Amino acid sequence: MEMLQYPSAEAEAKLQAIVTRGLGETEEMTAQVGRILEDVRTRGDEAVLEYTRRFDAPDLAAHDLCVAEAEIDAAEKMVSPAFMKALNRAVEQIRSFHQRQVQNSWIDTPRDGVMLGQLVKPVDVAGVYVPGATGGMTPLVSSVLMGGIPARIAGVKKVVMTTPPMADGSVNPHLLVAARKVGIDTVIRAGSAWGIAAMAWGTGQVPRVDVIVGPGNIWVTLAKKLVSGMVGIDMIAGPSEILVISDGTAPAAYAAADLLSQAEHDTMASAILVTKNAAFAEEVMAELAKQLEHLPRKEIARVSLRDFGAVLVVDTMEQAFEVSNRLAPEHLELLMEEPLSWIGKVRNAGAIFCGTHTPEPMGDYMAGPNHVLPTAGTARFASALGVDHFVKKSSLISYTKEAFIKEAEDVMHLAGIEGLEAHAHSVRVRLS
Ligand code: HSO
Ligand code: ZN
Repeated sequence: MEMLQYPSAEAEAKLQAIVTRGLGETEEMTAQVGRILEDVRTRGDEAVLEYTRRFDAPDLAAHDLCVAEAEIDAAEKMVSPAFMKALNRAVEQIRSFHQRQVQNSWIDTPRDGVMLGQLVKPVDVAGVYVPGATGGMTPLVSSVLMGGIPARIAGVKKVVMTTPPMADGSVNPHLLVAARKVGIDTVIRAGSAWGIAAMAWGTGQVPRVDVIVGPGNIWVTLAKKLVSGMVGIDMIAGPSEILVISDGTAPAAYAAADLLSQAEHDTMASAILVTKNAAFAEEVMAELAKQLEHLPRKEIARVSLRDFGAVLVVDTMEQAFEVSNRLAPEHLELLMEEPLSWIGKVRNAGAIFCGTHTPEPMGDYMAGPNHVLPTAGTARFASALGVDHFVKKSSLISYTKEAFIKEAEDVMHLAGIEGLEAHAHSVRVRLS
């Protein structure tokens, strides 16, 4: 982890490395994902099973692609009361937050004889991808909630979840219990690109979905990118990011812990501290080195901090927010005494965590807002996963004869300028 003055050429080089790090994909990876998608499209379940057996669960039986209700019953007996307590609290709070996002249909009569409106309707089938305990990933129980809850609130009829099984073919019981709790209808044992492909195309056992959401590794993300357009996707989510702006009033141990909380996700995650206080910056550097040693995932966090981490020392708070707005971080922490008085300076951020007692993981698991957030600078234009991702809006238009006549000539004129005679005629024919 480097400590750098901002602005400086070194800081600029570091920011450049972060901004341009992308997903870490190669052309060959994209081509490989393309082949998998095509294979699943043509061979369906057979292909999904083959990949699942080859990469995840060697002995998976053909009829076991869908998790049976009995397996979820068994999972419920395996999880602890402490897990159930935490799960119930998280579900309740995430539900209540997302409930406020619901948009109602509306109808208006803006001018005489004209009725206009917007009908908000859920998609028929949604697919939630959830990373499992495979390939360096961890079973993201919280992502079951972040995908499943807004889908159900939107009114989606059928919600499918895909997740890679463990080597013995089972799915982590916590994932299964969470899935039942939020009302997932079908859990499919298929991960990676073939899990996405199965939902995008539909196979014998996997329903074709209208929208696919949820975080995943690079293979999942590349697959989502390739199927996007044919099916809706939430976003192209890259490795996790955190940017902490601190005035040095909170303990350095807090700042270091928060940076590490995202660095441990991925070797390509990015964790940055920005502060005016050089002595505090030094303290955080020391804390990072110390705390890192105690982490089970220290090898991942170490690489992330080395390649995409930085402690930036600025001269003014204006510069601190300039860096933040340039990066448009997924998570912005205002580790400051009076965070709310600085909110107006934030233009681009997926989620903003305010104050000493709001570490980022509160948002990952419990607070209520969604933890699937725009990364890689896309917070400039994109927003958190939410109820909106599971609905679409149909415009509603109706004219009376009198209102139609009033506007007919103008429509014919515009159609004429576009050279579209049939358009003009469909109006003219009603005037005679
Ligand atoms: N911080 C991750 C989400 C997550 N963290 C899930 C823990 N579990 C991306 O926002
Ligand atoms: Zn996290």
